[in-house]
Amino acid sequence: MVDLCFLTENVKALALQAGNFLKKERLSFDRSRVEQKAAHDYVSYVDKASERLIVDRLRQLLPEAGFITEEGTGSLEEQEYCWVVDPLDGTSNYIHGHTPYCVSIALRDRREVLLGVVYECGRDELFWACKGGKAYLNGTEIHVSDQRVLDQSFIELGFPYDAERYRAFAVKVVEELYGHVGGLRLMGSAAAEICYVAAGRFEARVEGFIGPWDIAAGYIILKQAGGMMTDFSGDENCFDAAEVFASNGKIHQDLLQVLEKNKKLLEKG
Ligand code: LIP
Repeated sequence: MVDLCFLTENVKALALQAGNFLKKERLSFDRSRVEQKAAHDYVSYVDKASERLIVDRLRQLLPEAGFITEEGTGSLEEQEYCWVVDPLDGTSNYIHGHTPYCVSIALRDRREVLLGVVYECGRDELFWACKGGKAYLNGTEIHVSDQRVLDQSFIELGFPYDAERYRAFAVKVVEELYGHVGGLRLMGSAAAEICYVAAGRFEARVEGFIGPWDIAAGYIILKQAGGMMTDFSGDENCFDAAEVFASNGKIHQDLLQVLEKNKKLLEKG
């Protein structure tokens, strides 16, 4: 059994180190060196350098663990433990000198996420949680909001790169929510935005077709802050799903009705 407190403290320090690297590189960022993985899905030399920095340190911390990383560094063998890493979540924001953008690092075993750390660089906010513990923002305990009324709720939406498969669902969800909730926001960093629900700033976040590296750390931070995460059918065993419906739990069923009703619009690739 691993020492989660020891690992969490070291991962916090690593997330800050990687985040400071991102901020320093941003000052002299060369947009000509940005590659396109798929239509409108970008990766920069900074994403890759951040991932190498993180993976090298995590290998020292827990040599027996495997890796699931956005840019493919490390290896996913069938080990008991696995790091789930997004070295720069919010890449498009970063490329355009916008925020939020963050480092997201989680550790899971074969059954569950054990710890999660998200460092959002724009506001210098470090979120963390580990199994059995509380959720924190810069050392202060955080909790989801008490809002129970969907019409008063502040909702984050994510629009994934796979526009062709997601567009019809996204447009329908906006059509049904716009004017019937407290506000809608599109910010471009799943990891950071799931933490904003954990901190009580928003009541929910909805996005499909994103990777486990976008979700894993935010998942445990949200759970330990009293929130919940399901797929668009309400299945809590959503961790490996490519559908993320994160909420404060109190408005979950009301908003789930909108998602479930329109899920048929998600074309299966
Ligand atoms: C991003 C997610 C965001 C999503 C973007 C992209 P990346 O991750 O955090 O929620 O809408 O399409 O997937 O690519 O910046 O690591």
